[in-house]
Amino acid sequence: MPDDTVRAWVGLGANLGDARAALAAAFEALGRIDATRLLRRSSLYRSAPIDSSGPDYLNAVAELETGLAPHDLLAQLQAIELAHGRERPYRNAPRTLDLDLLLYGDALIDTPTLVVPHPRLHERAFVLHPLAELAPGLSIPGRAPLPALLADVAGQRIERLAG
Ligand code: PH2
Ligand code: MG
Ligand code: MG
Repeated sequence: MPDDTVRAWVGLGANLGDARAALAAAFEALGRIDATRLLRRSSLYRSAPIDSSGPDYLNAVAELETGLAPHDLLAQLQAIELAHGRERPYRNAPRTLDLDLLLYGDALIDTPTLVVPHPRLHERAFVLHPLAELAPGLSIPGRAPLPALLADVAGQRIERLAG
């Protein structure tokens, strides 16, 4: 791995089909992305759909080290989603696999195809809890510290799964 790598965080979510298998396969696929290493994976979490429908979601986050530029990493994430049968019938539709680029180092990116930090990450328990599990001191550019963000989402149902 060259020296000019960046620490990136990816959110994983699924609520259709075998969500547990989809997330396991997604972690494997993340580890196979070019110029990228899967450093750590969080526990799995079961969460109530937020602004979405269908069964409970399984969620997790992955910590990556990558030499890819942000849009190239995004393209890789989208290719993995497609390979897992992801369809996009409408916004926030239930999904077989969702991979969101949450953070790319401390970069602030605002383009038509990619916004980083992910614009809703700070208000979603299903992202904040797995992030806090792996990196309690993580700072999210432009946002309050994780403990304060977690306090604000205390009303969202989420459960950390064993194993
Ligand atoms: N993803 C969404 C919308 N709502 N709710 C939960 N619990 N988990 C998700 O991953 C999720 C969601 C859009 O990507
Ligand atoms: Mg998402
Ligand atoms: Mg997405």
